[in-house]
Amino acid sequence: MDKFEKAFNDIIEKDLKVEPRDWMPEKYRKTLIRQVSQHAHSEIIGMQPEGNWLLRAPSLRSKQVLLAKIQDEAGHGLYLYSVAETLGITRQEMNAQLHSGEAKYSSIFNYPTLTWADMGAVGWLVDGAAIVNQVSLQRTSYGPYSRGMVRICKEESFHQRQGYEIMVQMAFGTPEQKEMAQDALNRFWEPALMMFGPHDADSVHKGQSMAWKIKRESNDHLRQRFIDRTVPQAEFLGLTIPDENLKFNEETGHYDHSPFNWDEFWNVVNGNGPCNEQRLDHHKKAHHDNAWVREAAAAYAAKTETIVA
Ligand code: BYC
Repeated sequence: MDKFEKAFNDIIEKDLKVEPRDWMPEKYRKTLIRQVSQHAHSEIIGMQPEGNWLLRAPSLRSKQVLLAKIQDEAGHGLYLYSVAETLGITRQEMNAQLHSGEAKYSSIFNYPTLTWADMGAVGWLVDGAAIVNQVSLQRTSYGPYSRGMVRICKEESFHQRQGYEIMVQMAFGTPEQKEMAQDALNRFWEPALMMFGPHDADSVHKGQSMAWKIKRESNDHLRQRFIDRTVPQAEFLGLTIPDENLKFNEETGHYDHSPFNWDEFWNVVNGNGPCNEQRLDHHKKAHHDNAWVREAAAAYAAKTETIVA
């Protein structure tokens, strides 16, 4: 082991942060680029299912709040792309990887948002699951990612409350509204649990990512925390979690649940979910249609540089 590797191992062992200027193993850098770029893409693609409801939000207030939330997601994407850039990849390369299918984004965003109650379910369950994952990632070993997570989590907790407020309004509203809330929960429950990734036994990156403290807790561990936290919130709403085997286990102190449909998960991850094609096509089209903005910004920067020089 040379002195660089030793210095890196010391940082990990002592729970300090790895910074962009530090030497790091190539595989550590690549693993982070993979995870952080996928995280960034998720934030950006995740704006689409919600954007679908901006023009149909039922009041001016709900429209303003939803718009603010979606803008926050864009901001999260930008922080995360910047984090990935510190590891030596460009935005252009990341977008190319997204468009070619080499880079993934979270499976959850390949489901359609069919009713206004889905805006409640997305904020409550999707942002709720994201917070559980991201609070853990605040302690990740890469400094810029860890600091980005601190800020993102603050905003996500507002998003979770925004979603839960919609669920409260719907669940305590008319019988039709309550039915819509239940239907949204039925459709989003299992996909939200899949956000945590495959079972630990099938998580190929788990061993190395945990050893390097990129991930601090396993997929199953975080998923269980989310279930335990969310079931009482559903009970308060008077809604039923769509799992007949969901039951509190006095011995373990956790909720037991049915096995998940992993075929469905891999099907969506591999590009065959209900909206995969639509989401990517939309992103590609926006990227293409807005090329002139990038060109104008580059031309302006070149001109200003010439003037300064
Ligand atoms: N979807 O070995 P594993 C938001 C892939 S957005 C798709 O366990 P890892 C919001 C995984 O990439 C916040 N793919 O991997 C925005 C790997 O394939 P590759 C989203 C998945 O990385 C707008 C393979 O399966 N949060 O909050 O150790 C509106 C094996 O998995 C998924 C993040 O992005 C999935 N669900 O652990 C509202 C969190 N799960 O890459 C809300 C950051 C797994 O080898 N990411 N795969 O081809 C992570 O924490 C980790 O990457 C994961 C997976 C826990 C997701």
